[in-house]
Amino acid sequence: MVENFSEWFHDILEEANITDSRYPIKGMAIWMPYGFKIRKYMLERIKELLDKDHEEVLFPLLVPEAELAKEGEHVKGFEDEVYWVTRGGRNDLNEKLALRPTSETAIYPMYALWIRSHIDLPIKYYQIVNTFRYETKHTRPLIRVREITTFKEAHTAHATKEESDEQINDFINIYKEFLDSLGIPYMISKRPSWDTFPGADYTMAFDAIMPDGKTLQIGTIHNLGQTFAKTFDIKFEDKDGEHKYVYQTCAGLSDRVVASIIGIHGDEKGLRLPSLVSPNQITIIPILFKKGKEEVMNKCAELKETLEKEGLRVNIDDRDIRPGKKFYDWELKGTPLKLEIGPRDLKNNVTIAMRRDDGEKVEIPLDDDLTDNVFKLLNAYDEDLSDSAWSFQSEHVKFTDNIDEIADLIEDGNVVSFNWCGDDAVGKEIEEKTGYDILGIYRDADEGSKCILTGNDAKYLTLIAKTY
Ligand code: A5A
Ligand code: MG
Repeated sequence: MVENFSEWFHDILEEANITDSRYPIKGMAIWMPYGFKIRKYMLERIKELLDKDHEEVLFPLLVPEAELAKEGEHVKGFEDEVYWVTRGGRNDLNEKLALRPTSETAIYPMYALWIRSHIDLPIKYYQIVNTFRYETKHTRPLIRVREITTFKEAHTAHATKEESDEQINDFINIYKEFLDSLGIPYMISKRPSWDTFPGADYTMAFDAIMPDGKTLQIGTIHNLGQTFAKTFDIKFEDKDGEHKYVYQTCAGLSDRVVASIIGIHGDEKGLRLPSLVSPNQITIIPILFKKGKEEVMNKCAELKETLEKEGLRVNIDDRDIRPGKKFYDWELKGTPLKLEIGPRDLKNNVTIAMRRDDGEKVEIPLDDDLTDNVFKLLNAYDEDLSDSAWSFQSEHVKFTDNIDEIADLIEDGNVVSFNWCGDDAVGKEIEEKTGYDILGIYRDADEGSKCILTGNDAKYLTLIAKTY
């Protein structure tokens, strides 16, 4: 799987009924029923986390050209990727309309209308929408698409810089909690200046290592400073009666969340879904013989009802096919726990539970402790899934002091950490010399450490990788 990750990924999307990429527009795909459910539970979770302290809104898809073009640096970053609507029916439009590649230029003109006084602040809105980017790099389902179908973008405005920095921390904590609940490991770094979001002061990014060693940027959090406030004239009257520009932040996640769930947890048998997003958390498989069919089916139905009462998502696979084929299918689809019941189990009043991750079988009595035992197994499964993903990550971040070692380490499937003096020109030279991308600053360098290229005092421990 590691060797053929790309192929494995494409195949599993089709076999597990996640997406269909045969839609006749490159970079745009259909969410199929099974994938749509994963998507739905994933979205419910991020909404639950954001809703604690943010409000959901919905802006129009189209952005007038004049607004999109206003913020010079921002438009420079996106102009090669914008789709345009130029006609309405038979008429040419007076003004071209952009399909939002992201929504700063849709939202901020409205912020300028809504924000009048310090009592209007902070504003913390988010929306979950589709965005469009005419990507020129090789497109890949869920990973690099031209229509992002689950763009979760949050946009905040604050009275002070301190508050905007705090907001960055809040977003970091929300994204951590979100990814933790999916068992997805991450490396958080501050992007170098040349990879900062167009128009932002600085960008914090979450990256995960895919099984082939390439990193995937799962989410980004940007401190926009006052750049957009000045461009869109977003001002408020402060307590002292002075008119000031707001400080802004924004943060975004995309379909890549689902890509990382699939890619990071999957194995050669198929998906291994975290129970939070698995369409079925438990699949009951009846083992039927000619005799005693009805009793077994009744017990399965009873079991389903008991577990559903506890809020679990349960299905019974009663298809008229060999049990072996059913096991194979639900392994492919990544159901966390399978419960098997046959005539013999019925007699012994037990069910045989099988975890998707390790395939281990345990007998659980069908008694009062049943739901407790099931929850214990599910929790252990989720924890182990997460632990093994985090171990994979820590085993695949390798430090070096020797610039000539970077390529070998990366080609062996690792992300490399190294010391950097922090000078932009030096950073770019390191990228050029090695042919890889600096992800960003991971943390301050240890006392006395030296820059890998210049030998000068190092400021930062930095990550470099092959990226998606
Ligand atoms: N407004 C801010 C939040 C923004 O647009 N940031 S961003 O450009 O970095 O995009 C947010 C996230 O969307 C990225 O971190 C990346 O994970 C994801 N993303 C960007 N382009 C994508 C694409 N073409 N396909 C899938 N995901 C993409
Ligand atoms: Mg891009």
